[in-house]
Amino acid sequence: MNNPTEKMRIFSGIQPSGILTLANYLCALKRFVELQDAGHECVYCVVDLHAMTVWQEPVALRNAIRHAAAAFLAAGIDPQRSILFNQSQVPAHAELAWILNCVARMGWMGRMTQFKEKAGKDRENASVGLFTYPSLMAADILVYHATHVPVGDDQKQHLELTRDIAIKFNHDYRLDFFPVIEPIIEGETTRIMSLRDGTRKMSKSDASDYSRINLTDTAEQIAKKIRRARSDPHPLPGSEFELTGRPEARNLLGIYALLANSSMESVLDRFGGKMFSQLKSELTELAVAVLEPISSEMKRLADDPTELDRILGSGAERATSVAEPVLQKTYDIVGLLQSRRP
Ligand code: AQP
Repeated sequence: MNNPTEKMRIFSGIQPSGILTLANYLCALKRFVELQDAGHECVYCVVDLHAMTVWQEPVALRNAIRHAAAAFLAAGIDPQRSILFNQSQVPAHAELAWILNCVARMGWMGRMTQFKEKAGKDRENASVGLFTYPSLMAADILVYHATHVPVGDDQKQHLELTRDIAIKFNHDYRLDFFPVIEPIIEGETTRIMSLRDGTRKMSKSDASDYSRINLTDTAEQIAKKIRRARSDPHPLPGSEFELTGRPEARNLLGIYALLANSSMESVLDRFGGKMFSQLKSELTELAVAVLEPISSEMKRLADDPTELDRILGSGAERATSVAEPVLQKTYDIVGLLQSRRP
Protein backbone atom coordinates (compact mmCIF):
# COMPACT_ATOMS: atom_id res chain seq x y z
CA MET A 1 0.00 0.00 0.00
CA ASN A 2 1.29 3.46 -0.86
CA ASN A 3 1.85 6.05 1.80
CA PRO A 4 -0.97 8.57 1.13
CA THR A 5 1.20 11.50 2.22
CA GLU A 6 4.01 10.64 -0.21
CA LYS A 7 4.11 12.98 -3.25
CA MET A 8 4.07 10.84 -6.35
CA ARG A 9 4.30 11.65 -10.05
CA ILE A 10 1.89 9.29 -11.75
CA PHE A 11 1.96 8.20 -15.39
CA SER A 12 -0.34 5.74 -17.12
CA GLY A 13 -1.90 5.17 -20.51
CA ILE A 14 -4.55 3.29 -22.41
CA GLN A 15 -4.36 2.11 -26.02
CA PRO A 16 -7.05 3.32 -28.41
CA SER A 17 -7.17 -0.12 -29.98
CA GLY A 18 -10.94 -0.48 -29.73
CA ILE A 19 -13.77 0.54 -27.45
CA LEU A 20 -12.64 0.72 -23.83
CA THR A 21 -13.96 -2.06 -21.62
CA LEU A 22 -15.19 -2.54 -18.10
CA ALA A 23 -11.70 -3.95 -17.32
CA ASN A 24 -10.07 -0.72 -18.51
CA TYR A 25 -12.48 1.18 -16.27
CA LEU A 26 -12.23 -0.93 -13.10
CA CYS A 27 -8.49 -1.65 -13.15
CA ALA A 28 -7.23 1.55 -14.78
CA LEU A 29 -9.51 4.60 -15.20
CA LYS A 30 -11.15 4.30 -11.78
CA ARG A 31 -7.72 4.14 -10.12
CA PHE A 32 -6.44 7.04 -12.23
CA VAL A 33 -9.27 9.20 -10.90
CA GLU A 34 -8.60 8.15 -7.28
CA LEU A 35 -4.93 9.13 -7.64
CA GLN A 36 -5.86 12.46 -9.21
CA ASP A 37 -8.37 13.12 -6.43
CA ALA A 38 -5.76 12.26 -3.81
CA GLY A 39 -3.79 15.28 -5.09
CA HIS A 40 -0.95 13.57 -6.93
CA GLU A 41 0.64 15.02 -10.05
CA CYS A 42 -0.88 12.87 -12.82
CA VAL A 43 0.02 12.45 -16.48
CA TYR A 44 -2.49 10.35 -18.44
CA CYS A 45 -2.05 9.40 -22.04
CA VAL A 46 -4.01 7.87 -24.90
CA VAL A 47 -1.16 5.74 -26.23
CA ASP A 48 -1.96 5.84 -29.92
CA LEU A 49 1.54 4.81 -31.08
CA HIS A 50 1.15 1.60 -29.06
CA ALA A 51 -2.18 0.86 -30.74
CA MET A 52 -0.39 0.91 -34.12
CA THR A 53 1.70 -2.13 -33.21
CA VAL A 54 -1.20 -4.12 -34.67
CA TRP A 55 -3.01 -2.93 -37.80
CA GLN A 56 -5.52 -0.10 -37.23
CA GLU A 57 -7.71 1.30 -39.96
CA PRO A 58 -6.78 5.06 -40.05
CA VAL A 59 -10.29 6.52 -39.73
CA ALA A 60 -11.16 4.06 -36.96
CA LEU A 61 -7.91 4.88 -35.13
CA ARG A 62 -8.62 8.63 -35.16
CA ASN A 63 -12.13 7.97 -33.81
CA ALA A 64 -10.76 5.59 -31.19
CA ILE A 65 -8.29 8.23 -29.95
CA ARG A 66 -11.15 10.68 -29.34
CA HIS A 67 -13.31 7.93 -27.88
CA ALA A 68 -10.56 6.99 -25.39
CA ALA A 69 -10.11 10.66 -24.44
CA ALA A 70 -13.87 10.89 -23.86
CA ALA A 71 -13.68 7.81 -21.62
CA PHE A 72 -10.95 9.39 -19.46
CA LEU A 73 -13.02 12.56 -19.07
CA ALA A 74 -16.32 10.74 -18.47
CA ALA A 75 -14.69 8.57 -15.81
CA GLY A 76 -13.67 11.73 -13.90
CA ILE A 77 -10.27 12.86 -15.18
CA ASP A 78 -10.14 16.63 -14.91
CA PRO A 79 -7.87 18.07 -17.64
CA GLN A 80 -7.09 21.08 -15.43
CA ARG A 81 -5.73 18.94 -12.60
CA SER A 82 -4.26 16.08 -14.65
CA ILE A 83 -2.34 16.27 -17.92
CA LEU A 84 -4.38 14.40 -20.56
CA PHE A 85 -3.14 14.03 -24.15
CA ASN A 86 -2.45 11.55 -26.92
CA GLN A 87 1.06 10.17 -27.20
CA SER A 88 1.81 10.99 -30.85
CA GLN A 89 1.44 14.73 -30.13
CA VAL A 90 4.51 14.58 -27.87
CA PRO A 91 7.43 13.36 -30.03
CA ALA A 92 9.69 13.00 -26.96
CA HIS A 93 8.07 9.58 -26.29
CA ALA A 94 9.21 8.11 -29.61
CA GLU A 95 12.59 9.84 -29.43
CA LEU A 96 13.39 8.49 -25.96
CA ALA A 97 12.08 5.07 -27.01
CA TRP A 98 14.86 4.87 -29.62
CA ILE A 99 17.51 5.47 -26.97
CA LEU A 100 15.90 2.92 -24.66
CA ASN A 101 15.78 0.43 -27.55
CA CYS A 102 19.54 0.70 -27.54
CA VAL A 103 19.64 0.03 -23.78
CA ALA A 104 17.14 -2.88 -23.65
CA ARG A 105 18.40 -6.35 -24.57
CA MET A 106 16.85 -8.73 -27.13
CA GLY A 107 16.61 -11.44 -24.49
CA TRP A 108 14.55 -9.20 -22.20
CA MET A 109 12.06 -8.40 -24.96
CA GLY A 110 11.87 -12.02 -26.06
CA ARG A 111 10.55 -13.01 -22.63
CA MET A 112 7.53 -10.67 -22.74
CA THR A 113 4.36 -12.75 -22.54
CA GLN A 114 2.20 -10.06 -24.15
CA PHE A 115 4.36 -10.27 -27.30
CA LYS A 116 4.10 -14.05 -27.30
CA GLU A 117 0.32 -13.95 -26.86
CA LYS A 118 -0.31 -11.22 -29.43
CA ALA A 119 2.15 -12.52 -32.03
CA GLY A 120 0.79 -16.04 -31.56
CA LYS A 121 2.20 -18.80 -33.75
CA ASP A 122 2.91 -16.48 -36.68
CA ARG A 123 5.73 -14.61 -34.94
CA GLU A 124 7.64 -13.98 -38.18
CA ASN A 125 4.71 -11.89 -39.36
CA ALA A 126 4.34 -9.74 -36.21
CA SER A 127 5.39 -6.09 -36.51
CA VAL A 128 8.76 -5.02 -35.15
CA GLY A 129 6.80 -2.43 -33.17
CA LEU A 130 4.94 -5.18 -31.32
CA PHE A 131 8.29 -6.65 -30.28
CA THR A 132 9.77 -3.33 -29.11
CA TYR A 133 6.49 -2.14 -27.51
CA PRO A 134 7.97 -2.33 -23.97
CA SER A 135 10.76 0.19 -24.82
CA LEU A 136 8.16 2.71 -25.92
CA MET A 137 6.20 2.01 -22.75
CA ALA A 138 9.36 2.55 -20.69
CA ALA A 139 9.93 5.85 -22.55
CA ASP A 140 6.32 6.95 -21.90
CA ILE A 141 6.96 6.64 -18.18
CA LEU A 142 10.60 7.69 -17.88
CA VAL A 143 10.30 10.79 -20.07
CA TYR A 144 8.20 12.31 -17.24
CA HIS A 145 10.48 10.97 -14.49
CA ALA A 146 7.28 9.38 -13.20
CA THR A 147 7.65 7.56 -9.91
CA HIS A 148 4.45 5.45 -9.83
CA VAL A 149 2.45 3.68 -12.53
CA PRO A 150 -1.09 2.40 -11.90
CA VAL A 151 -1.92 -0.57 -14.17
CA GLY A 152 -3.85 -3.83 -14.26
CA ASP A 153 -1.97 -7.00 -13.38
CA ASP A 154 -1.46 -7.84 -17.09
CA GLN A 155 1.08 -5.00 -17.39
CA LYS A 156 3.25 -6.08 -14.44
CA GLN A 157 5.93 -7.68 -16.60
CA HIS A 158 6.30 -4.56 -18.77
CA LEU A 159 6.79 -2.44 -15.65
CA GLU A 160 9.49 -4.79 -14.39
CA LEU A 161 11.20 -4.31 -17.74
CA THR A 162 10.89 -0.53 -17.38
CA ARG A 163 12.70 -0.83 -14.06
CA ASP A 164 15.42 -2.98 -15.66
CA ILE A 165 15.89 -0.44 -18.47
CA ALA A 166 16.14 2.48 -16.00
CA ILE A 167 18.63 0.57 -13.83
CA LYS A 168 20.79 -0.39 -16.84
CA PHE A 169 20.75 3.17 -18.21
CA ASN A 170 21.76 4.59 -14.82
CA HIS A 171 24.48 1.94 -14.51
CA ASP A 172 25.84 2.35 -18.09
CA TYR A 173 26.13 6.11 -17.74
CA ARG A 174 27.14 6.01 -14.04
CA LEU A 175 24.32 8.36 -13.02
CA ASP A 176 21.19 8.25 -10.96
CA PHE A 177 19.07 9.81 -13.72
CA PHE A 178 15.92 7.75 -14.30
CA PRO A 179 13.77 6.90 -11.27
CA VAL A 180 13.21 3.21 -10.61
CA ILE A 181 9.43 3.24 -10.82
CA GLU A 182 6.94 1.56 -8.51
CA PRO A 183 3.94 -0.19 -10.06
CA ILE A 184 0.57 0.42 -8.41
CA ILE A 185 -1.31 -2.85 -8.79
CA GLU A 186 -3.53 -2.86 -5.75
CA GLY A 187 -6.69 -4.54 -4.56
CA GLU A 188 -8.03 -8.08 -4.47
CA THR A 189 -9.00 -8.19 -8.15
CA THR A 190 -6.32 -6.82 -10.45
CA ARG A 191 -7.20 -8.76 -13.60
CA ILE A 192 -10.67 -9.01 -15.14
CA MET A 193 -11.26 -12.08 -17.24
CA SER A 194 -13.28 -12.71 -20.40
CA LEU A 195 -17.00 -13.35 -19.87
CA ARG A 196 -16.64 -16.31 -22.25
CA ASP A 197 -13.58 -17.89 -20.63
CA GLY A 198 -12.53 -17.18 -17.05
CA THR A 199 -8.92 -18.13 -17.82
CA ARG A 200 -8.38 -15.45 -20.53
CA LYS A 201 -8.22 -11.74 -19.84
CA MET A 202 -11.02 -9.43 -20.90
CA SER A 203 -9.61 -7.55 -23.88
CA LYS A 204 -10.98 -4.81 -26.13
CA SER A 205 -9.55 -6.54 -29.21
CA ASP A 206 -11.03 -9.98 -28.45
CA ALA A 207 -12.85 -11.28 -31.56
CA SER A 208 -16.01 -11.95 -29.51
CA ASP A 209 -17.98 -8.91 -28.36
CA TYR A 210 -19.67 -11.23 -25.82
CA SER A 211 -16.32 -11.66 -24.03
CA ARG A 212 -16.41 -8.10 -22.69
CA ILE A 213 -18.58 -5.21 -21.54
CA ASN A 214 -17.81 -2.05 -23.50
CA LEU A 215 -18.13 1.33 -21.82
CA THR A 216 -20.56 2.30 -24.57
CA ASP A 217 -22.85 -0.75 -24.19
CA THR A 218 -26.54 -0.08 -23.56
CA ALA A 219 -28.36 -1.51 -20.53
CA GLU A 220 -29.83 -4.21 -22.80
CA GLN A 221 -26.43 -5.19 -24.18
CA ILE A 222 -24.94 -5.36 -20.67
CA ALA A 223 -27.83 -7.53 -19.48
CA LYS A 224 -27.51 -9.88 -22.45
CA LYS A 225 -23.73 -10.25 -22.09
CA ILE A 226 -23.92 -10.97 -18.36
CA ARG A 227 -26.79 -13.42 -18.88
CA ARG A 228 -24.70 -15.27 -21.47
CA ALA A 229 -21.49 -15.14 -19.41
CA ARG A 230 -20.00 -18.57 -18.85
CA SER A 231 -20.79 -20.08 -15.44
CA ASP A 232 -20.50 -23.53 -13.88
CA PRO A 233 -23.25 -25.85 -12.63
CA HIS A 234 -22.55 -25.47 -8.88
CA PRO A 235 -23.93 -22.99 -6.34
CA LEU A 236 -21.63 -20.01 -5.78
CA PRO A 237 -18.73 -20.46 -3.36
CA GLY A 238 -18.87 -18.84 0.07
CA SER A 239 -15.15 -18.64 0.84
CA GLU A 240 -11.86 -17.72 -0.84
CA PHE A 241 -10.77 -21.37 -0.54
CA GLU A 242 -13.82 -22.61 -2.45
CA LEU A 243 -13.05 -20.22 -5.33
CA THR A 244 -10.12 -22.43 -6.34
CA GLY A 245 -10.75 -23.96 -9.75
CA ARG A 246 -13.86 -21.76 -10.30
CA PRO A 247 -12.47 -19.02 -12.59
CA GLU A 248 -15.87 -17.84 -13.87
CA ALA A 249 -17.29 -17.53 -10.34
CA ARG A 250 -14.17 -15.70 -9.19
CA ASN A 251 -14.38 -13.32 -12.14
CA LEU A 252 -18.05 -12.36 -11.76
CA LEU A 253 -17.75 -12.02 -7.98
CA GLY A 254 -14.58 -9.95 -8.39
CA ILE A 255 -16.29 -7.63 -10.88
CA TYR A 256 -19.22 -7.27 -8.50
CA ALA A 257 -16.86 -6.39 -5.62
CA LEU A 258 -15.04 -3.74 -7.66
CA LEU A 259 -18.27 -2.18 -8.91
CA ALA A 260 -19.74 -2.14 -5.40
CA ASN A 261 -16.49 -0.92 -3.79
CA SER A 262 -16.69 -3.85 -1.39
CA SER A 263 -14.33 -6.59 -0.30
CA MET A 264 -14.36 -10.05 -1.83
CA GLU A 265 -15.14 -11.42 1.63
CA SER A 266 -18.38 -9.49 1.90
CA VAL A 267 -19.39 -10.44 -1.65
CA LEU A 268 -18.69 -14.12 -0.88
CA ASP A 269 -20.82 -13.76 2.27
CA ARG A 270 -23.63 -12.27 0.27
CA PHE A 271 -23.71 -14.77 -2.62
CA GLY A 272 -22.25 -17.96 -1.08
CA GLY A 273 -24.63 -20.90 -1.71
CA LYS A 274 -26.80 -18.91 -4.16
CA MET A 275 -27.20 -19.65 -7.86
CA PHE A 276 -25.32 -17.87 -10.66
CA SER A 277 -28.65 -16.51 -11.94
CA GLN A 278 -29.06 -14.37 -8.81
CA LEU A 279 -25.50 -13.02 -9.01
CA LYS A 280 -25.97 -12.28 -12.72
CA SER A 281 -29.16 -10.36 -12.16
CA GLU A 282 -27.72 -8.24 -9.30
CA LEU A 283 -24.48 -7.75 -11.23
CA THR A 284 -26.41 -6.47 -14.25
CA GLU A 285 -28.28 -3.96 -12.13
CA LEU A 286 -25.06 -2.71 -10.53
CA ALA A 287 -23.07 -2.58 -13.79
CA VAL A 288 -25.81 -0.59 -15.52
CA ALA A 289 -26.04 1.84 -12.58
CA VAL A 290 -22.27 2.46 -12.60
CA LEU A 291 -21.75 2.55 -16.38
CA GLU A 292 -24.82 4.46 -17.51
CA PRO A 293 -23.58 7.93 -16.40
CA ILE A 294 -20.18 7.21 -17.96
CA SER A 295 -21.57 6.08 -21.31
CA SER A 296 -24.00 8.97 -21.58
CA GLU A 297 -21.22 11.47 -20.80
CA MET A 298 -19.01 9.77 -23.40
CA LYS A 299 -21.78 10.16 -25.93
CA ARG A 300 -22.15 13.85 -25.12
CA LEU A 301 -18.40 14.43 -25.42
CA ALA A 302 -18.20 12.47 -28.69
CA ASP A 303 -20.62 14.95 -30.25
CA ASP A 304 -18.00 17.68 -29.87
CA PRO A 305 -14.75 16.39 -31.43
CA THR A 306 -13.37 19.95 -31.69
CA GLU A 307 -13.49 20.31 -27.91
CA LEU A 308 -11.88 16.89 -27.42
CA ASP A 309 -9.08 17.86 -29.83
CA ARG A 310 -8.59 21.13 -27.96
CA ILE A 311 -8.26 19.32 -24.62
CA LEU A 312 -5.76 16.81 -26.06
CA GLY A 313 -3.78 19.59 -27.76
CA SER A 314 -3.50 21.66 -24.63
CA GLY A 315 -2.57 18.55 -22.60
CA ALA A 316 0.14 17.80 -25.18
CA GLU A 317 1.64 21.27 -24.70
CA ARG A 318 1.79 20.78 -20.94
CA ALA A 319 3.21 17.28 -21.37
CA THR A 320 5.88 18.57 -23.76
CA SER A 321 7.03 21.14 -21.23
CA VAL A 322 7.77 18.32 -18.75
CA ALA A 323 9.11 15.75 -21.23
CA GLU A 324 11.35 17.90 -23.44
CA PRO A 325 13.89 18.88 -20.74
CA VAL A 326 14.19 15.21 -19.69
CA LEU A 327 14.78 14.21 -23.32
CA GLN A 328 17.37 16.97 -23.81
CA LYS A 329 19.20 15.91 -20.68
CA THR A 330 19.13 12.30 -21.91
CA TYR A 331 20.64 13.33 -25.26
CA ASP A 332 23.31 15.20 -23.37
CA ILE A 333 24.09 12.25 -21.09
CA VAL A 334 24.49 9.79 -23.98
CA GLY A 335 26.67 12.22 -25.97
CA LEU A 336 24.37 13.41 -28.77
CA LEU A 337 24.84 16.92 -30.15
CA GLN A 338 21.70 19.08 -30.20
CA SER A 339 22.90 22.50 -31.37
CA ARG A 340 19.63 23.55 -33.05
CA ARG A 341 17.28 22.82 -30.15
CA PRO A 342 16.65 25.52 -27.56
N1 AQP B 1 -8.53 -7.62 -18.40
C1 AQP B 1 -7.90 -6.68 -17.72
N2 AQP B 1 -7.83 -6.74 -16.38
C2 AQP B 1 -7.19 -5.77 -15.67
N3 AQP B 1 -6.64 -4.68 -16.24
C3 AQP B 1 -6.72 -4.58 -17.56
N4 AQP B 1 -6.29 -3.63 -18.40
C4 AQP B 1 -6.62 -3.97 -19.67
N5 AQP B 1 -7.26 -5.15 -19.67
C5 AQP B 1 -7.34 -5.55 -18.38
C6 AQP B 1 -5.58 -2.44 -17.96
O1 AQP B 1 -6.08 -1.33 -18.68
C7 AQP B 1 -5.01 -0.42 -18.92
C8 AQP B 1 -4.96 -0.09 -20.37
O2 AQP B 1 -4.64 -1.25 -21.11
P1 AQP B 1 -4.31 -1.08 -22.65
O3 AQP B 1 -5.54 -0.81 -23.38
O4 AQP B 1 -3.26 -0.08 -22.86
O5 AQP B 1 -3.67 -2.44 -23.07
P2 AQP B 1 -4.07 -3.90 -22.79
O6 AQP B 1 -3.69 -4.28 -21.41
O7 AQP B 1 -3.43 -4.72 -23.88
O8 AQP B 1 -5.66 -3.90 -22.91
P3 AQP B 1 -6.57 -4.67 -23.88
O9 AQP B 1 -7.97 -4.28 -23.58
O10 AQP B 1 -6.26 -6.13 -23.85
O11 AQP B 1 -6.17 -4.04 -25.26
P4 AQP B 1 -5.83 -4.80 -26.59
O12 AQP B 1 -6.99 -5.72 -26.83
O13 AQP B 1 -5.68 -3.76 -27.63
O14 AQP B 1 -4.55 -5.53 -26.34
C9 AQP B 1 -3.73 -1.08 -18.42
O15 AQP B 1 -3.42 -0.57 -17.15
C10 AQP B 1 -4.10 -2.53 -18.32
O16 AQP B 1 -3.37 -3.19 -17.31
